[in-house]
Amino acid sequence: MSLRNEIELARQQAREEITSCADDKDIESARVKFLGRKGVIASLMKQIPSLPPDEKREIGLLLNALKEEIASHFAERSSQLEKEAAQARQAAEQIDITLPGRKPLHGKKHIITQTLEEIIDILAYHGFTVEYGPELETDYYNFGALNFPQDHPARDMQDTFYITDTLLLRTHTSPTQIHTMEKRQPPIRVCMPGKCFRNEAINARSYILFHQIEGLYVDEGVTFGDLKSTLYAFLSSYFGREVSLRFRPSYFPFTEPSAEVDVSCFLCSGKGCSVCKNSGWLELLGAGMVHPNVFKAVGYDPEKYTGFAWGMGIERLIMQKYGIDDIRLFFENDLRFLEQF
Ligand code: 2U9
Repeated sequence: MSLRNEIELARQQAREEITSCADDKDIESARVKFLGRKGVIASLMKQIPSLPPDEKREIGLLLNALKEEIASHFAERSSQLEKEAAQARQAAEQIDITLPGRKPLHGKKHIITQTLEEIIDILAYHGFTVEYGPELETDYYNFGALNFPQDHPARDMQDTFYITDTLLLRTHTSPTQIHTMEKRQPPIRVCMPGKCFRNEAINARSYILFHQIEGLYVDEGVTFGDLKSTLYAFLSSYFGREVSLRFRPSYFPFTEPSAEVDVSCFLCSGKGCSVCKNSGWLELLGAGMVHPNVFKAVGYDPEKYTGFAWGMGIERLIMQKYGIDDIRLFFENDLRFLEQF
């Protein structure tokens, strides 16, 4: 091929390759290929000395012109690429102010916390303060001071999580009532919300962790009638309507007399429906007059003071209210469940 043809070929090749450069890296390697010290132009220049004298000048001029032409192609392609990149950046940054806003995600309180707070608010209105106690207790506070006999089945390892021989996870919030009475003298009106633990087989109805709230009122001359009116006011407030109560005799070591208390169904007002399983009643809480032995354990004079106490399980209450049939849902943290409340 003649040198002129080679020059023409180099021109076409350079134009095509520079046009197809996509970024600075492509530009740099094309520059080395065509304009570098060992590049296409340089190797064509090397052939000049061996040309006949009359062609030397002409080919020299042609090659210099080609070199400039290629250099200006590079400059053009570089600025074009820069412009494209700037446009892409601008497009990516553009904000469409006509788009609807995105709703920020809000966390919210667990239904158990919501319910406890609602109950605490009602009790505060009736003059009850709130006490929190430790979840790790001694067997004295969880059982002994509450008049549980030494051989009571609840003390068994089968039912209670023992950490050591004498330390355990509290099985009810009652130990906090003992701490409160040790610290303070009557009159006292307190409620205790919190986590409790029982060593139970896990299924839809029972779990090893649950929440309780208990109330305690101690003063001179407190009667079972006061217990009834307090529970009546509290439960009517909670269910947002006048309720009827049914007291069934029961037994707890820490109260005497003791009762299990049923509330007329909030859904059917006692007529019978699926929530109350057609009985018209919901089994809601346990209650009673504080046992004299409990007063003796905390140094209160049982001849001078009387008091009432009650306790209720929170999960059970929520399950009845919303028709939830599996207690495990409270602890699995599945958002599809939690977000409904
Ligand atoms: C002291 C004196 C008395 C608290 C009481 C109950 C009855 C009761 C259960 C309800 C469902 C526990 O969550 S549950 O399984 N509680 O039936 N609790 S009287 O009585 C006390 C507590 C402390 C010093």
